[in-house]
Amino acid sequence: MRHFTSVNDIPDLRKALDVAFDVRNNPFAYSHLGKNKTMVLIFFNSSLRTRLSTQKAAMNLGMNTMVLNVNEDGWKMESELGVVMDGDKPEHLREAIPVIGEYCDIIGVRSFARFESREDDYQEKILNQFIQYSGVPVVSMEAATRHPLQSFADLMTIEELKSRPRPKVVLTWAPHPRALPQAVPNSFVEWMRKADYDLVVTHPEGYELAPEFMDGLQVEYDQRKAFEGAEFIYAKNWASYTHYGQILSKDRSWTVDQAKMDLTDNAKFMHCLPVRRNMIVTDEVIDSPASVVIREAANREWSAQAVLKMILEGL
Ligand code: AN0
Ligand code: CP
Repeated sequence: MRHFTSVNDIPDLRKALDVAFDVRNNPFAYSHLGKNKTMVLIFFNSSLRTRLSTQKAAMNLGMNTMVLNVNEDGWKMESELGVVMDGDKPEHLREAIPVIGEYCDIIGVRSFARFESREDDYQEKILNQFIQYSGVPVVSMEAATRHPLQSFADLMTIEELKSRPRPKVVLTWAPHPRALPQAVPNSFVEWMRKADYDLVVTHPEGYELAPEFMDGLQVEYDQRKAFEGAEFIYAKNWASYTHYGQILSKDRSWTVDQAKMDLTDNAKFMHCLPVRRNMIVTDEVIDSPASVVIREAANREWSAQAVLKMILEGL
């Protein structure tokens, strides 16, 4: 594996899961792989889990890490080609990316959807420039359309907690005061489908995800019906894809509460975090034994380490 931007970069999902559980059991067994190698982590957006878990994973493998928060520490970057740079951005990505590539062996990039243009976001303009111009392997730490390190950790969490071979997994939209990207739900759908779980997606009308993710999958618009018999409830807010980047609803009747969890088959509650309590999920549910959000976050270290290990082995 050279780059990691979606589940499609993983040649064998079963084997990748085995690698992730193996590094969890033996975190320091492969510290020779990254010796004298450096990973640069570039953040265009905030992060807690991704920043710490990816850095930790790289350190477990013996790598050095350097972190750049572009909007705070770096020069402001222009990303459009062909513009006259007479504004507030002194540096162009076209130079910055190959320069960063000179200083490291792997680059991690976090670059959220900007909601300025659906086409630009869905073409992954920023991430693809890193792949094209850096000369080194690139790992998505949440790009415009996907968050594969998160989905990989979510898959690990479901694999270790499921009681049936093909569990019923429900992705439910939930309300939020700000417009959030579709990267987490897109990616979750992509990984759950690849794992061949019984996936049900539920959301209010107008929140349909991009056809490239939902093709052939029916939406259940009745959230209560969707929850019936579920073994995992995965909550997430996202802004509209069709009315791109807009908030169409803040309907708190979509908040995950205990009454809805009671409709499930003793389901676990999942969320990628950060989560807004009593918007996305009630205190009662997230503080209950059914909540596995901390375990998901813990698995972020191992999904990142599995990905970095597979990349280092191919260098
Ligand atoms: C981001 C999102 O929804 O994509 C990151 C989640 C991992 N969430 C927020 O900005 C709150
Ligand atoms: N889940 C996740 O990616 O969290 P951060 O945004 O804090 O990295």
